[in-house]
Amino acid sequence: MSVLHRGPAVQLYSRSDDQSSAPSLSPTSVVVGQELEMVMTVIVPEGTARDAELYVSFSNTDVIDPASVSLVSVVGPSSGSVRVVCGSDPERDVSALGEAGNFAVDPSSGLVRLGPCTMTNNDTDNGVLESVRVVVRGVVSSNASRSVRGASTSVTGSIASSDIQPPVGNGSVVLTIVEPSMSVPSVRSEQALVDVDGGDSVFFNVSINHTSVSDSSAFRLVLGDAGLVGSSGFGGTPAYSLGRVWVNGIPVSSPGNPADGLAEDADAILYVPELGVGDALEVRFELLLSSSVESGSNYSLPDVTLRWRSSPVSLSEGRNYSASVSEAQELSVLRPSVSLFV
Ligand SMILES: [Ca+2]
Repeated sequence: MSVLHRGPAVQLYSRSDDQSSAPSLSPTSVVVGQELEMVMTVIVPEGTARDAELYVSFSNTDVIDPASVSLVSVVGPSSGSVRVVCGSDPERDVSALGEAGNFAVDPSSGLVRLGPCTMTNNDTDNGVLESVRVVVRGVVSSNASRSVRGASTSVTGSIASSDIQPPVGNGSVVLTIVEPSMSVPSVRSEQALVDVDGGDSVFFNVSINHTSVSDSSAFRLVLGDAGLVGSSGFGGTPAYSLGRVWVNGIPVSSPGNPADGLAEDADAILYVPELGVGDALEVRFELLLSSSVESGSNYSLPDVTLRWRSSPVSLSEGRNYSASVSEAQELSVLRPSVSLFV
């Protein structure tokens, strides 16, 4: 009888959809929208294992979206010494486990099962270990009721055969979700907002901070002002436009729209690709009152919203967050005055 005396080791690589960050090995903290490659390495002893089955399983569906799980590849040792016989098929290289009919993915649990197939390792050199590498891909779910900060799952690789019951040799990794959380921005004006003329500048300050519970970078952070694309001025044009912007006292080039030109960010005062935990921004910006404002009228400004994302990906499964400013400022435009001298 052959006994599989070594169990699988599970490794995980993560990568972003946009390929911007290098793969990292064995992450324990993951963010919503992140794509993971889970690599199971099984040492295959010399000899035969009947009805061998390989599994990659998840202890719950709180982190990895089961519907996103797929099998990427099955690769055996370069010597080709590990062979399988699946059902009535002829003997094949172990990579046949990755072909349709020889594996299944359960869309409700994400469980990946390969086999059962009779697996034989024809190598006879005890000094060299033969292994099979199984790669599975999955995305951290954006399900708002389950995939939240602190949710975790165990990803386990295991092997079973009719020679070994129950399954032995599990290897597992725990994944835990971290999430960015930003405080509600408050706006401070630098001057009294009364009797302002068209063409005048007014200056505001906004503090951008992570909250105390935030445990992940905020990605694609946008400080927006809806008034910049609004229609509160004369003829349906914006009542004001963006002037200069400073971040932590340093002038920055007028940010305008983010580089990727997403339509929802057309109101941007500032765009920050990533703001790490503990990093804070003091933003000062200048608004130029349009000459189309009506004399004697009042405006609420600025109309600030802070938006950010759980991951750097732009079009995939990430989570969007936003916080609107707690209070807008009232600005009154100078009334016309007439003086008569007699
Ligand atoms: Ca060997």
